[in-house]
Amino acid sequence: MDAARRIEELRELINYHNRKYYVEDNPEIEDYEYDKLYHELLDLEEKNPHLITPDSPTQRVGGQASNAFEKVIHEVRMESLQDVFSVEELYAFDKRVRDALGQADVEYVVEKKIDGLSVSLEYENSLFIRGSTRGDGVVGEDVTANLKTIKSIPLRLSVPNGVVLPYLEVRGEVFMSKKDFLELNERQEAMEQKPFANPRNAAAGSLRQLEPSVTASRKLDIFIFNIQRIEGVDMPTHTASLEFLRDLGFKTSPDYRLCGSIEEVVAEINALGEIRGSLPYETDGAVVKINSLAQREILGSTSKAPRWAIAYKYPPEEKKTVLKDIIIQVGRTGALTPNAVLEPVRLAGTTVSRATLHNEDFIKERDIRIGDTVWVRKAGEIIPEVLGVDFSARPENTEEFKMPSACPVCGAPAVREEQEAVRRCTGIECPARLFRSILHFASRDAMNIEGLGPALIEMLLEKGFIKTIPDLYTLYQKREQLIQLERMGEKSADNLLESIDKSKGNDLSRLIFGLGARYIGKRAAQLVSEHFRTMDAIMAASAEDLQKVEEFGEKMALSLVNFLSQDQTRHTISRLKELGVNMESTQQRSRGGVFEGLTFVLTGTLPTYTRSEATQMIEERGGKVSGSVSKKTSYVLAGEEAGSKLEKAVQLGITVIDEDTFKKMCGL
Ligand code: 0OX
Repeated sequence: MDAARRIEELRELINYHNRKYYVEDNPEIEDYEYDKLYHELLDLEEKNPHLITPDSPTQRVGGQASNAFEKVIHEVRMESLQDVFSVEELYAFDKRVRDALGQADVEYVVEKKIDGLSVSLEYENSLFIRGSTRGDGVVGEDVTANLKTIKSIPLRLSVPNGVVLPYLEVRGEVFMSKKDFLELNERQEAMEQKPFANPRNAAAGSLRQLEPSVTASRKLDIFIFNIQRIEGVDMPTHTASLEFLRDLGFKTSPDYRLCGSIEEVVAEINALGEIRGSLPYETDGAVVKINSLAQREILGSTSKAPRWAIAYKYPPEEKKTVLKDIIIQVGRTGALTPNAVLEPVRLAGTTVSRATLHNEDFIKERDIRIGDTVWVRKAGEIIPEVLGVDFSARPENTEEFKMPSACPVCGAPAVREEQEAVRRCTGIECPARLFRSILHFASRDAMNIEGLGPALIEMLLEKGFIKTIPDLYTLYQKREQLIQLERMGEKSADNLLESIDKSKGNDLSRLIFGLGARYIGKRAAQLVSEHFRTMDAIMAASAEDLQKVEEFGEKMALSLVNFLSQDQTRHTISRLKELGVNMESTQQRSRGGVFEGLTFVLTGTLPTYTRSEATQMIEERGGKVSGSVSKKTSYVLAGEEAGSKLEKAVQLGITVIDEDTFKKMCGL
C-alpha cells in the first residue's frame, strides 16, 4: 500500500479511537495498540512531510511558542446569560416568554451549567480552522494552538453522507474535572507554584498559556452546547442541533432534559441540585433554554443576554454537624494542616465526613473545639470547610484545641516560625516531606545533581527505589530497574548515576545547604563550613560557637543547632558519611586572598560566568559581594544590560571592570 493511503487510513483509525476514548468514554483498544498506530503515522509523516495536513491527529501538540494571542472578532456575538437565584424568578421568566410568544406552547431544555470558560470553534469544509476565547463577547483571543491539544475537540468533522458543511461555528465550555484540578494543584504546590483557586481558573489559566505543550499537560476537556453559525444545514430545535453536533463528533452538553412546562423545569433543576456535588466536574447552576429556534428568533436579545435563556444559580449549601475529632495532616512541604472529622452529613450531592480547618489561627479565632456543633460548607463546591461554631450547642467540658509540637508522621519537632501561619515538620527523614527534602538536596545550589528533577524524584519515591536522601547513593545497585522506568533508558540512567556519584565530592557548604535547615541559606552554609572546615566540627559546635561565624545571628545559630541535634538529621549525616559523601570544606580559606578587604558589586549579564560563579570566585579570594553601590565599593563588575548600578558607580567615580579584567585579577 502506498504511504498516502496508509496515512489516510491511520488518521481515520486514530480519529475513530480518539472519539471512542475522549468523547464517548468507551475505548475499544488498549493504549498500547493506540500508541502503535500513532507511532506508525508519525513515522510515515516524518518520511513524507509533504503529506502532513493540519487536521492530522499528530498535529495536536504544538511545540512552537505563540506570541501574545491574536484578537478575534466574533461575528455572532457570544452572549452571556442572565442569572436568577430563585424559583419565583424562573416563573417570571416563563411568563415573560409566553407573553411575548402570544401564549404559544413552549418547550424548554435544561442543561447543567458547566463552570469553565466559553470558547468558539470554527470549521471550514469540516476542518478546524480557528478557536477563540469569549473575551468580552465581541472580541476574544485566538487560542487555536492550545485548543488543538484538547483531545475531545475534533480536528475534522465526520459529516454525515449527503450533508455539505462549508462553514460551522460552535460554542462550548472548556473545563477541568475536579480530580484533575486537585491533582494539578498538588503538583503546583510541590513545585512551589501558586495553586489555582478553582477548576475554572485552572482551565482559564491553562488555555491562555503561551506554550501549547503546557496546555497539553493540563488535561482540559470541553462540552459543546450551541451552534453559533452554520451554512448549508437548517436546524429546527436546540435538541436537534445537539444531536447533530454529537454526530459530527463533538462532546455535547451531557444529559440535557427536554421539559414541556416550567414546573418540569423546576423539578429538573432540583434534581440536578441533588446530584451536582457528585458529578466529576463542577457546575455552578443550570441553564434553561427555549427549544424552538423559531421562537428564539422572535424573542431576540437584550443588549447583554438572550431573552430565550436563563441561568439558575444554586446557593452554596451549608449544614450543621458535630465535630468529632481534629486530625493533623502533613503536606509535602512539611506543613501541618488541621482537618475536621465530622459526623457524616449530606452536602451538595455528597456525604461529607472530613473538612479543612485551614490552620492553627483559624481554629483559635473561631474558638473551634472537639465536640462542638459546627457549620460546614463546600467552598468552591469541592473542598468542604468548617465555617464556625454554634456556641448554643457547646457541650460542657470542651477544651481549647492545641496544635501538636511534634510531627504526627515522624515525631520530629514541628515548629512554627515567627510571622508564619503554618507549623512545619523539621524531620529530614519524614516520609511526608521527603519529596521536598530530596528536591532541595538535589537542586543546583545544593548538591547539584543534574537530571534529578521533580518528575523523576516522584517516580523514584513511588517505585520505592528511595526512602531517604542517602538512598540516592545506593541507587546504582538498582541500575537495571532504573533503565526500565518510563522515559529513562540506559543513557539517561547512567548519566543520572554519574551525577549522583559526582556529587559525593562536593564542598561541605553544598551539603550543609542541601540538608535544608531553616534559615541556613547558601551563603550561611558557605560561611559556616569555611569557619569550621568539617561536618564533625559543625556538629560539635554550640549555639554560642556558631554565633562567632560571620553574619550568624541567634536565630540562625539556634536553628542549625536544633536541626543537627535531631536523631533523623544525625542518622542521615552518618549514612551519607558511610556512603562516601565528602564532609569537609574544600574551599581555600579566605584569609589573605587577593581580594581581602575589597567589596565588589555585580551588575548586568557577564559573557561567561553566572552571578553565583563570579560571587564564589570573589569570596574564595577573600573579597565580599554587596548588592548596592556606595562609596565603600571597590569595583563594579559589569556585564551586558547593566542598569542603575553602573550609573551610580560612574557618578561616584568607582572603577568599573569587565569580565576579562576580572579574570586577570583572579589570576586566570
Ligand atoms: C455552560 C453553558 C453556558 C448559549 C447562548 C447564551 C448562553 N456553561 O454550561 N452557556 C450556554 O448557553 C449559551 N449553555 C451552557 N450549557
